[in-house]
Amino acid sequence: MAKFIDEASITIQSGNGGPGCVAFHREKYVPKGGPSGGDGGKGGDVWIETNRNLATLLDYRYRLKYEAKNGKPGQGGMKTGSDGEDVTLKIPVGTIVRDLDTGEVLEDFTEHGTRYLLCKGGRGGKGNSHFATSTHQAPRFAQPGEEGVVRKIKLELKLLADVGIIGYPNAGKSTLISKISAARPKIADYPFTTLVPNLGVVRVGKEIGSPTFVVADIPGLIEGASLGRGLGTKFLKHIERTKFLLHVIDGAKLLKEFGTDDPKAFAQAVVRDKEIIDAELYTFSPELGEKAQMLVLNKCDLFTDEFLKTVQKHLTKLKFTDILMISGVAHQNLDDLVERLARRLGL
Ligand SMILES: Nc1nc2c(ncn2[C@@H]2O[C@H](COP(=O)(O)OP(=O)(O)OP(=O)(O)O)[C@@H](O)[C@H]2O)c(=O)[nH]1
Ligand SMILES: [Mg+2]
Repeated sequence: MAKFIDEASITIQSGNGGPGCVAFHREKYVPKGGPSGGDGGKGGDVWIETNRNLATLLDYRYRLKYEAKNGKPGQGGMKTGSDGEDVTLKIPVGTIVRDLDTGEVLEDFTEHGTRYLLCKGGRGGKGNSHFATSTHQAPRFAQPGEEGVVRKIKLELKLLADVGIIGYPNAGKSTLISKISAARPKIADYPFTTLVPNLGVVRVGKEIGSPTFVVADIPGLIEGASLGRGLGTKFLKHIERTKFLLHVIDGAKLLKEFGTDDPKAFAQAVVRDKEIIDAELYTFSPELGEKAQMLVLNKCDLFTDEFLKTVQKHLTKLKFTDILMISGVAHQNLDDLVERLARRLGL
């Protein structure tokens, strides 16, 4: 199966070392104390670490810069400044990390829990106490902290789609993926707008770090696709390894063919359209034809609630109990859809 690449480019920066301190002992009855400036703390490192619970690089598309903290300055009384806090970037297993400027692969992460140091924090500067010699007992200088390192890296991850979106051309598959994920495929009011598969990462819930899954939108299928009609079945291999299929039925097409006077005929046509596509899938590969599906009737913004309810009733009679009425354009029932998809994926 062709793989999709998820990628993100980010800037990382390790912390500066804290400067060393210039100070002298000041004690009662000790008029000229020796140098007592402590060292600066070390700047924080930037690490990267694999975590098997992550599946995508989505978070790195939203935040583009990661900085570790600077080390604190040294203080009098030989006190060393505290070290700057490290930053650890969590990435999914399978991520390849490159230097963005040279393209060189820094590391190919294949196992859970691998840690890699991307940018070492700057060394803390030495306090003036280090510079006292027999001839120079009161140095009025200390070492500055070493600067942190800035680096640009590129993260790449090969993704496998969890859910494949299928349906007639123009059914609204690309619109749907654009509404539930950050993918921005071409959308237009003519068949075969999508010429190559698109991939979208869908987040379940709004918070950063909540589970995600991957959907693939493929070019539309038509009757005879398995004989090479339309774009044929060329792209079906892209969804062969998905966990299940989301079958999108085109409500607008049925509206044009049947109007809304006969909800029963409309419901039967929903089933017929589904079966036509199923037959094509099956001819291409019985395994794909038998893959589990979730069914949605799309473009429901074109119908009244009452009509949809009646259609649903007829569908139930036809043993189609699990069909969700949605509208990609009007964002109807999409949260419910994402939740159902996630539940089905065990997320
Ligand atoms: N009224 C309405 N129109 C929609 C909806 N979703 C998509 N459309 C329209 O349907 C047309 C086709 O949408 P696409 O998302 O390109 O359809 P597709 O299934 O990806 O089409 P192909 O890539 O050709 O297979 C566009 O004009 C969309 O604006 C919807 O929920 N309601
Ligand atoms: Mg499309």
